[in-house]
Amino acid sequence: DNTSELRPTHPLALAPVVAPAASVDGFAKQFLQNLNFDQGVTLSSSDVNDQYLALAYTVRDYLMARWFDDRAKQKTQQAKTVCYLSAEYLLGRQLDNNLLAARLTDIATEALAQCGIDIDAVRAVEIEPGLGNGGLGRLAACFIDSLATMSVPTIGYGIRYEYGIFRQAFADGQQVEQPDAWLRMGSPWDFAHPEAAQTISFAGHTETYDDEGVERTRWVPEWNVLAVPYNMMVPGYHNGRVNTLRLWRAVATNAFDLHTFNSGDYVESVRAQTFAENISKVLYPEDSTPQGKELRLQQQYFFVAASIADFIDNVLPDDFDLEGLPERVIFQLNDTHPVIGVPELMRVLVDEKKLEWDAAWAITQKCFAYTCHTLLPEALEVWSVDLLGRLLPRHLEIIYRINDAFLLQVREQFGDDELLIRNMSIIGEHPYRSVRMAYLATVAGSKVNGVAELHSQLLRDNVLKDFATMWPDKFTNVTNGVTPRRFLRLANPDLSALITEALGAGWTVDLERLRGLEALADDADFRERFAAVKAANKRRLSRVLEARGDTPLDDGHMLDVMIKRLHEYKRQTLKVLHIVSTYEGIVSGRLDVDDVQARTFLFGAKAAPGYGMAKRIIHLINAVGEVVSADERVQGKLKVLYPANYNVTLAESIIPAADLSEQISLAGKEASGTGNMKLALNGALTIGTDDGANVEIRKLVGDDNFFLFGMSEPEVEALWAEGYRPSDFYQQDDDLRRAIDLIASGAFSGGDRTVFEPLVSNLLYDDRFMALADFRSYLDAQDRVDAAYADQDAWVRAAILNVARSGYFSSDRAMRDYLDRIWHAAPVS
Ligand code: Z15
Repeated sequence: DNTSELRPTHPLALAPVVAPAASVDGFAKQFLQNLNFDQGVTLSSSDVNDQYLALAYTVRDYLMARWFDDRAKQKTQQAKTVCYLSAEYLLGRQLDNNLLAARLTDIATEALAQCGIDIDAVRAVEIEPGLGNGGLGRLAACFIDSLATMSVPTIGYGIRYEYGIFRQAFADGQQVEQPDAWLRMGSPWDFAHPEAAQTISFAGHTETYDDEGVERTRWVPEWNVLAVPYNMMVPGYHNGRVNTLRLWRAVATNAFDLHTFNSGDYVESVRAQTFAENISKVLYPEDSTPQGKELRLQQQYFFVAASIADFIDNVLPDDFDLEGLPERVIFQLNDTHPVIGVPELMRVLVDEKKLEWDAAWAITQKCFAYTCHTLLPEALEVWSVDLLGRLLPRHLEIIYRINDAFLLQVREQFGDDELLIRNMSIIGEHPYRSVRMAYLATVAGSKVNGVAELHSQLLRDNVLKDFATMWPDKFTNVTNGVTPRRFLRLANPDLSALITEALGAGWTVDLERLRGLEALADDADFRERFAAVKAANKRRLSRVLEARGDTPLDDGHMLDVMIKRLHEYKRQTLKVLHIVSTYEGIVSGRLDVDDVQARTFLFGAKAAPGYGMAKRIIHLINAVGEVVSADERVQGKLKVLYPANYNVTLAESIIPAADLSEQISLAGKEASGTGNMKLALNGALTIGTDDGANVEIRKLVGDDNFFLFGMSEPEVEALWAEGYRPSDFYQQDDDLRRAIDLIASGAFSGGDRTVFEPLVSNLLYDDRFMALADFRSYLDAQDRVDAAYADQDAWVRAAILNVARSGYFSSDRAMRDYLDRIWHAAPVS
C-alpha cells in the first residue's frame, strides 16, 4: 500500500513495514537511534525530556506496522466503523498504557536501564493530554481503549485543543487557573496530516439555483478555516490492533477572507489568521454547564463537519454509494456537543451529493445514535436561533425542515395537541427562540441511551418523556464502564499481580473473572495479602503527594476520598458538614477523641472558572482543612488533604489507595458516575446515595458491602412537592446547627463572618441539592463506616467482595452493549 502509485525497484521499498526486534537489544538500538536522529542529542548530552520523547518514538515504532495494516483494512473490509464523535477525550498519560498494550514494559525498562536510565524518572515527565473536563471525556477515552482491545474498527473524532483543562493552583485556599500548555515539551503521540486537511465554512447566506431543471439550495459561506487532522494511535491490549483517534486543529486558510478584512492591511490580515486558529485554541472548562458562547458552537461544527467529510472522502472507498452509508458507519453522539452533525450530514447528502430529502433523512437517521449524560436542565444545550442562523444559515434551514416534518408526525400520532407540539418542538420559544440540541438528537438518532439504569429510566419518565411515548423502542440503557487496563492493571500493579496469581491473567480482558476472588474473601491468608497491597498503595500515594509538595498521609488512617468535579449537585458541601460536625464534636467535648476513627479526607476537584459557588466551596474545604488538620485537640485524628490540580495521573495514585469512596450526589442528579466504579474495582467501599450507577454497584456488591444513605429519587420528588424548607432541618438537628453555626461564626476564616456567608445562606434558604435534608442520614451512615472499619478483618473481606463483584463495570462490557443494542457492529479478525 506504501507503494501503490510509486514504482519502486529497491527491495527495501518493496518489503512490508516491520517493527523493530522485540528484544532488549532491538529496543535499545531503536531508542538510541531515535535519541540521536530524531531528538538530535547523544545519550550523554540528553536530558530526561529528550529521553522521554525518544522512548515514546520507540514505542510508536513498534506499533506503526500494525497501525498501517488496520487502516488499510478499514478501506477494503466491508465492516462497519464506529465513529465516536466527542468534544472531549481525557486521555491521561500515554507512555505506560502503550508500553503495556504492546507488551514492551519489561523490555523497555531493561533497555533503558542498560543505557543508565531509570524509566520511572522518564515516566514522570510526561504531561497528560487533558483534553476533557471530567466524566464524559474520560468515558470517551475508556471506550476507545475497549474498542481497540476488542478489535472493533473505530475512529475517535475530536478536537486537538492547544490548551486542555486548566492547571489548578491554590492561593490562600482559593482556586487560581493557569493555562495548560501541554504541547510545549513536544507531542510524540500524534501525527499531523496537513495534506488531509478539510476546509470548514461558516456564516454567509443561502440561495436557490436551477440545477438542470431541479431547484436546489446552496450555502454561500463568508469565511472558512482549515481543519488539519492529527492522528493518534489507540493500541488494543495484547491484540496487535491499533485504532485511530483523529483530532482536528484549526489553521487559517490561505484565502482567509473576512468581509471586514481590508486587503491592504498586512498586519490586520495576520490578525485575521489568528482569529481562525482560535477555534481549536482552548477547551471550554465547564463540565455540564455550557455557556452558549459562539466560539463553542464554532468548535462543535468545526470538528463534526471535518469528521463527516473525512469519513466519506478518506475512509470510505472512492465512488462509494452513499445509500449504503448506514452499513458502513455509525456516528455516536457523545452528548449534545456533536449534534450539529445531523444537519451537516443532511446538507452534504442533499446539497452536495444531490440526494432526495427523504432518502437523505432515512440514511441520516440510521447513521446517528445519541448518548445523553445528564438530567440537569441547565446542562441541556440550546443554541439561540439568532446565533445559529448567523453562523450556520443552511443548517438552521435544515433544522426547521426536520422539525416541520417531525411535528407533522406528532400531529398524526397524537392529534392537534398544541401544548404537546410546543413541548416537543426542536425549536423552543422561551426565553428566546432556540434550538434544543437534545431534542434534535432524539428525533434524528436511531437510538437514545442514558448511562446508568436509573438515569435511563428518568430520561424516559421526565426529560424525554413525550419522545419515549412516541418511540418506546428508541430508548435504551447502557450503563457506563471503565477500562480495567488503565484503572486496575496500570494503576494498581500490586493488586493486579495478586489477582493474576489467584486467577490467571485473563481478567484484564474478561473482567467478570474477578468473581473468582469471592471464594478468597474467606481466606485469611489472602485477606492479609490484600490488606498489605492496600497499605503499600497508601505509602505509594504518600510518596507521590510528597513529591508534588503536598502533605503526605498519616499511618493508620482510613483514607476517605471524594474525587470528582466540584459541583453543587455532587455535594462536596455535605462532606464538609460531616468533617466540621466531627471536629466540632471533638473540640466541644461531646465526642471522645479516642472513639473517633482516624481519617484522612482527601479531595480532588476542579471548579469551572466562572462557577462562583463552586469556588467558594473549594475555599471552604481548604479553610476547614487548615484549621482541623492543625488543631491539637483533635490529636491528629482528622486530616484534610486537597492536592491541587486533580487529573487522571493523580487519580491513578489515589484510587488504589482509597478505603472509602464518597458518592453522595442528590438522588436523581448524577447520571452515572464512573469514579464510583474505579474505586469499587480497587477495593474501596462506597458510602453513597441511590443515584446513578451507585444503584447498580450496590446491587452487585451487596448491601452489606455498601453504605447507603439519603433520600431516594422519589423521596426527593416528594419533598420538593411538599415544599422543602432547609431551615427546618437546621432548626431540628442540633449537630447540623452546630456545624453550620461554626462555619458562619468565622471559625474557619480568621473570625471573618462574611467570607462564607453566601455559602451558609445558600444552604439555609435555598439548598437546591438538599444537603441539609440528607445530613442526618449521612452522619448515621458515617457512624456505620467507623464501626465497620474498626473490624479490619471484616472490612478487608468486604473490600475483596467489592473487587470480585465489579467486573460488570468494565468498559469492555459497555462496548458489547453498544455493539449489540445500538451500533449493530462487530469485531473484525
Ligand atoms: C460530564 O462529565 C457529564 C455529563 C455531562 O452532561 C457533561 Cl456536559 C459532562 C458526566 C456525568 O455528570 C456523569 O454522571 C457521567 O458518569 C459521565 O458524564 C459519563 O457518562
